[in-house]
Amino acid sequence: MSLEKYKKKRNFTKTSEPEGTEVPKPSGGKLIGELLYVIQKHDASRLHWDLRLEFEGVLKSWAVPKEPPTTPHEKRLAVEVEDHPLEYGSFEGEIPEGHYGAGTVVIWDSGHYEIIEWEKNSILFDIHGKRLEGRYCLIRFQPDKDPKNWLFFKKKM
Ligand SMILES: [Mn+2]
Repeated sequence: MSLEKYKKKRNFTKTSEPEGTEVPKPSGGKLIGELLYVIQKHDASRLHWDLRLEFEGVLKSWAVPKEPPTTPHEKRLAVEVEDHPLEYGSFEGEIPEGHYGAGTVVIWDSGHYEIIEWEKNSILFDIHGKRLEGRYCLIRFQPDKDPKNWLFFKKKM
């Protein structure tokens, strides 16, 4: 886990996004219910929703081009993006014009989540948010061709 890509893309003298000074650390020892879950609505050049899950000291992140699913009938593309610092989970604000991700970021949903199973190409987890609640799944559907592309959907219980 590394914030190198995150830091490379941004100029912290120009954006109010957190620099993420914390050294990434393993999640080990944390109670499961304390793992952070957040979705930020990001009105950038293209509107999208950023799903973020705390994992081993960083926020694993996916950009979802359509509103996240609340029922098992909707499947969403979720494009994996760079790890973000944990501090990003409370970020809201304006990323200035001409900078990476320029546009408005607001917290669309937040809470915590529990890992049921975390594997290379599939993640099964329970979301406890205000808008999203229940068992969700992320699946890499083209692991060889395009490993950044995942499907994000709610499981039938
Ligand atoms: Mn974004």
